[in-house]
Amino acid sequence: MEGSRESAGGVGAPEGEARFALSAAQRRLAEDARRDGREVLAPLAASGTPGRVNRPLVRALGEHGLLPALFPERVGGSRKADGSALELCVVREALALESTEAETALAMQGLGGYPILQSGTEALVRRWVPGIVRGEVVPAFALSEPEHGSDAAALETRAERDGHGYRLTGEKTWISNAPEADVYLVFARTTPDTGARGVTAFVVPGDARGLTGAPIDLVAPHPLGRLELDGVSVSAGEVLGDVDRGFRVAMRTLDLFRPSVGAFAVGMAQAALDAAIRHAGERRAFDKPLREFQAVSHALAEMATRTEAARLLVYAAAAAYDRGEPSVTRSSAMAKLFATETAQWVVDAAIQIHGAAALERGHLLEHLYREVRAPRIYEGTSEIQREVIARELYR
Ligand code: COS
Repeated sequence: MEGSRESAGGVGAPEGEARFALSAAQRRLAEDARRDGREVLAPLAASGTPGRVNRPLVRALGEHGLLPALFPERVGGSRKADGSALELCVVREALALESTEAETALAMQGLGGYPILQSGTEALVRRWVPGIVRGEVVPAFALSEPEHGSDAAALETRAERDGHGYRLTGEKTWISNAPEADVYLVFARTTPDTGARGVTAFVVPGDARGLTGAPIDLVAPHPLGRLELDGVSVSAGEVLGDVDRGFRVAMRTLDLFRPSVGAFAVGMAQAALDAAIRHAGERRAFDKPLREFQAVSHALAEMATRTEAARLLVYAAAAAYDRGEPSVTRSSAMAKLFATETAQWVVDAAIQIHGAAALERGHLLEHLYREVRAPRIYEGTSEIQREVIARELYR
C-alpha cells in the first residue's frame, strides 16, 4: 500500500495528538503491527493466491507475535489475562493501514479461536487454541446458511443424536477460510421448532468424514467458501458450551468481534484519507494544487472528522467490552454500524478526489473500494446492527 504518512489520530497518530486512552504498550503494539504489516505481511499477502487461505501469512502472524498479542498465556499468547477487545481493535486498525489481507487473516484466527476459548472445555481449548495462536491451525466460524443469513436463529443444519455423539447434516455458506480450514465451529439445530433456543455449537475437525466444500470467488480477495455436511459424526466432547445454547456462543463472539470489524473499517478509511491528502497536495489543476480548492479541503475535513468519530466509537465499544459493561451489545453494534458505513463513504470520497486514476486496477483505492463493501454485510448487516440497537433502546 502507498506511503506510511502518520494518520490523523488513534493508531497511527503523531506524538501529542489525541489517541483516546491507548496505553504506551497499546501504542507500541500498533506501531509493531504496522511495521510488520508493511515489511513482512504485505509481501507475503502479495505472494499468495487471491481468495485462498494463505498459510505462510497466517504463520507469520503467529511468529511475529500479533496473534499471541490477542490471546492469554495459558494458550500460548502473550497476555496475562484473557483477550482484550481494545488490543484486538488496535491491531486490526494498524494492519488495515498496511495489508487488508493480513488484517482479515488475523481476524479470522480470532473469530475461530475465541468461541473455543470462551465456551470450550479444557480439552477442546488445549487441542485447538494453541495451534490457532501460533498460526498453524486455521479455523472457521460456520453460522450462515444459504437460506438463513441475517435470521441466523432459523438455521436448518441438523444435529441428530447418534449413540453418545451427534450426526450433522446440512449446508453452510459464505464461511471465511472454508473449505480449507483445519477446524470448523458449526452451529446446528439440536431441537426442532425452537428458534435460537435449539441451536448447539460444535467443533468439527476439517478432515471429518462427510465434510466437503468449495470456494466462492468474491469481489475482494477473501478466502471464503461453502460447506456440505453429510452425516458428519461428532462426539459429545465436541459440543461447545451447552446443548441448545449455541446461539449464545455465537452472539457472545459477535459482541467481541463487531467493534473490531469497525476497527478494520477505520483503518481502511484512514488509509484512503491519507492517500487523498497526499494526492490533493501533489496534483495540480487550474494552476493550483487540488487542496487549495475549498470543495476538496472541505471534503478532506469531513472525511477526517467522520473517521475520527468512528474510531472513538470503536475504541469506546471495545473499552466497554473489556470493562464487562452490560451495554456492550448495543455499543458493539453502534461501532460496527457507524464505522463500516463511514469507511464506505470515506473511500468513495477519496476516489472522487483522485479521479479516474483511483479506478485503475492495482491502485490502493481500487483495492480498498472492493475491500470496504463486505464489512457492511458480514458479522451482521448494517440493518441487523440497527435492529440490535433498537431492541436495546426498548429494553
Ligand atoms: N450475547 C449473549 N447472548 C445473546 C446475545 C448476546 N449479545 N444476543 C442474543 N443472545 C441470546 C439471547 O439471550 C437468547 O438466549 P436465551 O433465550 O437463552 O436468553 C438467544 O440468544 C436468542 O436471542 P434473540 O431472541 O434476541 O434472537 P433473534 O433470533 O431474535 O436474533 C439477531 C437476534 C437478529 C440480533 C441475531 O440473529 C443476529 O445477530 N443476526 C445476524 C447474524 C450474523 O451476524 N450473521 C453473520 C455471521 S458471522 S459472518
